[in-house]
Amino acid sequence: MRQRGLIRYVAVVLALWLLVVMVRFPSRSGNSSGGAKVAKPEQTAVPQQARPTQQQSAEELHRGGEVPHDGAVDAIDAATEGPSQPPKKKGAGDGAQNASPKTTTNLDMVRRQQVVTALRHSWDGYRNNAFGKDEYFPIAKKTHNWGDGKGLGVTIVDALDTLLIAGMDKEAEECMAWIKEQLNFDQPTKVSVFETTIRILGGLLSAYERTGRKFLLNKAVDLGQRLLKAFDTPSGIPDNYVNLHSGAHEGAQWNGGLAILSELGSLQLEFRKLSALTGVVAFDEKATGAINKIRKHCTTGFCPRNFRGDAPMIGSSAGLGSFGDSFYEYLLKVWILSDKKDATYKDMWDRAAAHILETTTTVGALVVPNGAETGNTMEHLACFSGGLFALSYLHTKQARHLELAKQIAETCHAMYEATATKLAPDVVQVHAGSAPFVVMDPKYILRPETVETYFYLWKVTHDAKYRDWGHEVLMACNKHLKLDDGYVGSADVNRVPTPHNDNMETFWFAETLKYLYLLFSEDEAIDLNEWVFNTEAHPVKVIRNWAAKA
Ligand code: DMJ
Repeated sequence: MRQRGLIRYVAVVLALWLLVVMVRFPSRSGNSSGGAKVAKPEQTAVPQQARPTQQQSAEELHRGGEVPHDGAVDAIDAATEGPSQPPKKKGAGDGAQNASPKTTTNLDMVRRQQVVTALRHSWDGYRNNAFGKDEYFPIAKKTHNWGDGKGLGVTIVDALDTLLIAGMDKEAEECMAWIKEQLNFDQPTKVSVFETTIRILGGLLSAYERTGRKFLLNKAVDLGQRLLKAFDTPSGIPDNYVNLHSGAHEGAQWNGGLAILSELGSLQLEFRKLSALTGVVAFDEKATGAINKIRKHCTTGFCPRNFRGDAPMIGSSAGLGSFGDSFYEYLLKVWILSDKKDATYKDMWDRAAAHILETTTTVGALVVPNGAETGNTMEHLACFSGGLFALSYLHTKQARHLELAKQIAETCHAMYEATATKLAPDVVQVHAGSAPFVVMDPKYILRPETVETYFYLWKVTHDAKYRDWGHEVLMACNKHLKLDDGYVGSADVNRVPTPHNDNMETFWFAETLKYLYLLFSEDEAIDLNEWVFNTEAHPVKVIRNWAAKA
């Protein structure tokens, strides 16, 4: 018995020894089919030292000197023939947002670093010349505060989550210290309810959800309460302006005192989130109440652009450009925010989307969303709708929505391609023929809508052309709009050298640079099933317990 046990013991030891030898010294041919299987080293084009871990931001790499500096970056770009290769898809094709865990090539990392370089350059310009001021004009080196007040931290708050996402932690800390110690909303300053909500309230909520710092939520609550005063109207439709100290509110005189669809209808995402975080239902009740008052007038799926109180002004409905854009955006996004539970928003989105599909025109190889009602006029603002339909596809799986998203992206890309600067005009009219764009407004003011669409389409399709197109926008901005102390707009995209429009818009930080950064990041950087972006690109988390509050 004992002898047999000894033999078995020796046999096991021998087998283990053999196994160890085979693992350590596999067949040189590398394709031996016998013996123990050994994992092959990953095939990758990314040099080991340049590949970031999930925790390592591009900024850290930059500090570590591991990513090429600008000159080297340009050399890599020049050496890259044609568009970058699409990364391999794993599993399902379109719509598989999380299908590919590693989607970032060396070239993408270089491009992401270029975005960080642009962000740092912009931020340094603002920080050195205008820190704490709401707006900054890099050429005149002048600043402006909203309502001529003491400053509401518009640039600081709008930029904060982009700095956090891009790993510029030192700069983000400086912003948060300023918000904590200096930002005071108790000012006799008249502000736009819409702009203050999407930029400042949205920025604070997003930064709070990213960092968990309570003072950010406290500031948001204080601001939310002050903004809520604008809803104290006979109809419950908020006035356009409110005095943050007194609560006095008024309509927009420049619009005959009428309420505007995109303004009264683009507050719900932020106010609902504020309710969810605080348990104070009034924030959501007031904002959603305004939608409930007007929705019966949206008979075609589109809604009137102006209201006196809750009475619609007959004549024109608002489309995907100014006066309508973010209202339609929030129909889809508030439904997503509610963990897809709020059927009212979903129904309104479905009807609006159907109307857009019905009224979209085809002009040669281009489409104009809702062109039948705009005389084929296309505002740059409307370029966001490609991203909106891509997001809709992601959550509703309607193939026609993805198809339209791609067509809109093609049109917006063509708007950039057609100009001398490769930057798109603010407004064009689309015609058949070899020169399809008649320029109605030639400026480009660092707007984000087209790169926003590239970002969503990249997330949904993983088609590398969207990264290439985003990179083209960044290169055009670097070439024509980068100055010593920041970036400015173009007053005419068809003139080179381009005349400048002296304003580094806060949405350059909040949206354009953020979407570009995320365009070149791994999917894990932002999960569209967990986060939803407000119209100023401030991501907030989906509310998982919405039913309890409905
Ligand atoms: C941004 O402030 C927001 O995206 C808004 O909804 C409309 N567009 C501007 C930037 O163009």
